Amino acid sequence: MNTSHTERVADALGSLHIELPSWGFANTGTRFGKYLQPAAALTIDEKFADAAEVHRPTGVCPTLALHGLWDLPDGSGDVPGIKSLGASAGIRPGSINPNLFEDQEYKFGSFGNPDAGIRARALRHARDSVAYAKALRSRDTVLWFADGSNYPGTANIRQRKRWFEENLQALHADVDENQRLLIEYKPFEPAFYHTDLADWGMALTLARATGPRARVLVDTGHHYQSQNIEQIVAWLLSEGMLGGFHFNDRRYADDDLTLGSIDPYQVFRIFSEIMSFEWETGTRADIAYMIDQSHNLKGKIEAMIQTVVHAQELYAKAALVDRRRLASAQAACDIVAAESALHDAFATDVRPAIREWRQARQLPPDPLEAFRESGYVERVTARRGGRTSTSSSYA
Ligand code: LRH
Ligand code: MN
Repeated sequence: MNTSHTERVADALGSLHIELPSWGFANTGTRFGKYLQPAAALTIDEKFADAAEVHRPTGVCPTLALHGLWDLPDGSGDVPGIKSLGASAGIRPGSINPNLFEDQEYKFGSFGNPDAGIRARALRHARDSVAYAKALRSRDTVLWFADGSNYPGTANIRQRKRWFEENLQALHADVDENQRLLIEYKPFEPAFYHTDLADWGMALTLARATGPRARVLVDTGHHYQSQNIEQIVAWLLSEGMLGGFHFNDRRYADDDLTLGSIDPYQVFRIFSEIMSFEWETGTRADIAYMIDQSHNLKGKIEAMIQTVVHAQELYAKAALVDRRRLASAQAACDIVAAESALHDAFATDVRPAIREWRQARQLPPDPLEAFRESGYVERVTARRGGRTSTSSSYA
């Protein structure tokens, strides 16, 4: 690999930070159950400790996303504890994810529920989450709504949209200048007829109606099979409304599999669209790169390290696309030349340059191998094994 390649890989990796999901370290499952792992994290202490085991060998995961009810069951009472946990683990608290889907009263929705009292309580939880973010110096509050219906005619879709606008605008009033609301869309599940926030257009429309500190979050698993995700990314960038990603991979629906395990070229195409935007505008896209996965079968920490390593490789490959060559081929409608600009970069083995980048930062050349050799899983299995988490919650 020639020097400019090695330098371009190093530049790219130097600016890529990936936020880990606390729930990715816990026992999660599907509606058909959970396969419990003795080493899984049950407490917030263990989630921070496990996140540190991903950040140590990779050096690029300094923050941990927190989920309202799962990580702050006592609300603001948990904030001081989380601050000191973060300090001792060397991992900063990251985005705050309110939980507007597990409480029984959300059966017919949260912000979209016909019951004004339930809408008010949902708004209360979201406002509390923005307050936790402020107290923890976290920039982003990520809003995902399970709201929707299962049968035609059972919901007034336009009325619910108005309630969403009202509640999001009320929430936005709490968000200060260095905070953001990231609005996440999803086409279906758990609702199977209509979902109130089903696609990027609805999220963009609501983000605009919400206020200047609202952006759209793209969860790669939240798309219909044949949707062109990188085109959605290009549009949101063009509108200045792309706030962040929840990365994962899928074969069918919102499978939450590890990034790049099914369609690595998909992630490469997304990264390439972002880098085209940055090259053309000479600006850095203000994007939060986050992971949102549930590791039902793989060891949770190993799966997380594998994900980060894959993301780095695909990001480095995208950094090798010759943007000038691509732009002139596009302008000349030289289809094969344009396509080859992507193929050549994607086909480049960036691993030697990445190993070099890691060694230059006293990081192990192979993070997964280093983690396996650390014996951490064996140690925590001995300490955590024998517990049975019977909680019915997702994580
Ligand atoms: C919904 C979602 C959302 C999280 C949850 C764990 O599918 O992507 O981002 O709150 O997963
Ligand atoms: Mn998500």
